[in-house]
Amino acid sequence: MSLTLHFHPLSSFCWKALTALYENDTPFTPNPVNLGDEAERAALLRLWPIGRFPVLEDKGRGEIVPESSIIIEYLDSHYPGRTRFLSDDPARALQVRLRDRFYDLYAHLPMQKIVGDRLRPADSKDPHGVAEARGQLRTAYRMIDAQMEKGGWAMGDAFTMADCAALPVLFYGNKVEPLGNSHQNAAAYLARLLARPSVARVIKEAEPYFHMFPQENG
Ligand SMILES: N[C@@H](CCC(=O)N[C@@H](CS)C(=O)NCC(=O)O)C(=O)O
Repeated sequence: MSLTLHFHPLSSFCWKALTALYENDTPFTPNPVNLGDEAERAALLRLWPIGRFPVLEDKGRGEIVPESSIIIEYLDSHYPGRTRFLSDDPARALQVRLRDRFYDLYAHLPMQKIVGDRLRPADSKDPHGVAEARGQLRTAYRMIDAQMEKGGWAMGDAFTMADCAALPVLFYGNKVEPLGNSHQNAAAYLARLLARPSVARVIKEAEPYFHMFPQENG
């Protein structure tokens, strides 16, 4: 098999790549990486010295592809399936990328900041940074809620890379900064995402690891 995904089933950014792979039933070898294991971390660092996953390895084409959005674009170009994650129309493809950047930079990273703070030692917490992240996440929720007023997917009728990016934000975001009653369109969108078979599979495979998700006062 040509493709190997280096990932962890609980990792929010890995969910983006997994959703895209499952969406088109793209064959790949999963390589779950335990970053707590020195040898496994070293192997990931050899592929991508930044040391973050997901990383896609394409032995057939001799490519190492890091970064969730780049992986999805790579799959769309070299292993296209029934779901197209970008678009052949450059203007629409640009809008997909904008939505993807919006989800990653203005919602996913704040969510990651809130979760990451739970892992810090008690004397190294960053309450100011976390408060700022909560504010950014709430701004993103308001925007998502407005975008989703008409239902459907992030780009309207077709499922795209932007929806792969939305899943981890809304799922984990809802755990650390609940959507509540004031973001019902966003909550309905999350429910639609969870009902999609590719997404349901990602969540099902993450379930055995959910106990590792850091709790508020952890
Ligand atoms: N921009 C990267 C972000 C990847 C990322 O932050 N991955 C996290 C897991 S969700 C990670 O590898 N964390 C491990 C660490 O920081 O040591 C992407 O889109 O793939």
